[in-house]
Amino acid sequence: MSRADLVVVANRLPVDRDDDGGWRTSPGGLVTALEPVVRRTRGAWVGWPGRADLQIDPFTVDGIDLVPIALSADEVASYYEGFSNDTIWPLYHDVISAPRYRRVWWDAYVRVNRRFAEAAASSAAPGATVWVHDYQLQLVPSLLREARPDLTIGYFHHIPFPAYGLYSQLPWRRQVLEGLLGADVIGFQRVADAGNFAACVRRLLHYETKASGIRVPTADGGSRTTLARAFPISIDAAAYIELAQRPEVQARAREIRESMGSPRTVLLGVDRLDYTKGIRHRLKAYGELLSEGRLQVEDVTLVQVASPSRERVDAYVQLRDEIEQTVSRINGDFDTLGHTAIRYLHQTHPREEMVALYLAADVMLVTALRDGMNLVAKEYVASRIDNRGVLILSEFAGAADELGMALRVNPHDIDALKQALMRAIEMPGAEQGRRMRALRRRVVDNDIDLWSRSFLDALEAARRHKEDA
Ligand code: GDG
Repeated sequence: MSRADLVVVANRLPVDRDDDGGWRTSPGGLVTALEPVVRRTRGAWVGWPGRADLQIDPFTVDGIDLVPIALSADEVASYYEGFSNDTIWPLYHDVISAPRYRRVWWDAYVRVNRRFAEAAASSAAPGATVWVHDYQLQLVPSLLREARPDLTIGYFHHIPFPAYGLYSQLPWRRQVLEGLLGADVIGFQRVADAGNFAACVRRLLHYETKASGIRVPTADGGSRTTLARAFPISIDAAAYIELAQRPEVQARAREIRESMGSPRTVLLGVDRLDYTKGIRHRLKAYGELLSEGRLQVEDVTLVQVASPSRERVDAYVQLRDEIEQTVSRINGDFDTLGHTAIRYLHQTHPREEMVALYLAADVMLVTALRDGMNLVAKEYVASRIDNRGVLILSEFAGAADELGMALRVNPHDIDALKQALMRAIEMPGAEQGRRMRALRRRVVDNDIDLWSRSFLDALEAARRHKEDA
């Protein structure tokens, strides 16, 4: 395999194993965004193939060179489920669930980050650009810079970056900041995340920050600048529009409504089953509206898709139990033989089905307690080619910075959430149209392609700046 001018490094490879042992590209947003650039530049992608103890040589799928990183079962438990998903994830989401700080997990995190960095270093051509993704790989930028000072390194952080008061809990808080600062460009979802990061750097490392630049001292006594700013991620809006235009998807949307007894209002929630998504708060508000008689099951149904996630992490096992108990209590209290309060689907569905659900839903509920961006909000908006439907959007989701015409809520305020629900259910068509048109313009004009281009442009500017220096 030849060395590449563009190397993407992410926890997962962009492929899934199919039943006959072959590989096909997985359909996620990041893959859609990066695949064309990686293919065009004959680039490489470094990542874990998704199964423990799988030792495979680099291979090529659809013109992309894939460099698999092997993880033992123990490393999956310590680096991935442990440090990434039981330490960093809860800490960076404002400690909604208590982070666990275990030294053996940290050791595994360092070891695995080193493995990713070594693979990236040997895949990159002289002077190449490397784009590292997300919280599982925060040490890779500096490890890579040590090994290959000729590279231009970018890092994008898909989840929030917490305020100093929380971040400072992390026993390895300095190492993680130093790890990230190995990058030339660090991208965050929100301006506030970039601000939190810069504040942590000032307070813990005492480096100087100016606008979006951070002055990082170098071994020779000089310094270099790392750019840390917001690059809000988006979706492949055209792909959602295309799906929403398909007659069979529209027919499916009608069928979904009919199968529920054609209620006047369909409410929808689509989330990975995660404690950051505010599913319990949403159920609480909805349950209260039913018990106060302000809503009736004959008129309204809530469809909650909760796709299975991190099922071996304790906090997720507990959350699933709580949610399922609440759903069955609400359904037990309010269902009739012909109507049900909540259709709960602990399943994943093909993307066509998701778009049919978006089209079938009068009200989309995004009530995250903390969320980097929340792509579901943008997908709902892009799919509503009929300019109908209402988006209820938590102010704690990154998407709230851009989607100002949504009904903004603080999901902790259950009364406000109930009010927003009633307002959405009763919103006249003209107001829905006005809001939805503005929302759609925003998402269509700022799609995933623009996102990846602006990040890569910033990296290119950093590369030229280094050459000139
Ligand atoms: C992280 C950050 C940030 C869900 N269920 C099904 C399904 N999905 C798809 C959605 C959406 C994606 O999964 C979820 O993306 P989100 O952005 O909503 O949330 P996270 O998974 O937490 O993603 C987040 C994101 O990274 C990107 O930077 O926005 O803040 O936490 O695309 O549609 N897709 C299909 N079937 C399902 O059942 N096909």
